[in-house]
Amino acid sequence: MGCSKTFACLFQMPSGGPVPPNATLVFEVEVYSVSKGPRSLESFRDIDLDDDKVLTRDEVTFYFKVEFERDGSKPREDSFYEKMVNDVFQKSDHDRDGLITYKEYNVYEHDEL
Ligand SMILES: [Ca+2]
Ligand SMILES: [Ca+2]
Repeated sequence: MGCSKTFACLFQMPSGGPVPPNATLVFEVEVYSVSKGPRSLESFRDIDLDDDKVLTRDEVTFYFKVEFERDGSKPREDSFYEKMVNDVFQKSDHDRDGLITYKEYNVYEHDEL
């Protein structure tokens, strides 16, 4: 499957198991070419609409909708976004409080359990 959405890519990086050394490079190139360069902190700020340093489900959902609609794709059902947002929170909301803090977002690839 294609990994063409910066935010989705960031959260879909494998969190376990061996990753070939060049996988990260390919990933970064792809992210760069798609997003024109925003790094994770910028992405986080893009998503964090009210700038309170945490991401709510609403903010993440909104971000996905904007990203997909910008692509000119057909409108998706809410359940489509809900599934994606659930996946994001499952992977990134480490303390399960329904919010993704910058720390949770940022430590994603370092915080191997
Ligand atoms: Ca926020
Ligand atoms: Ca949390």
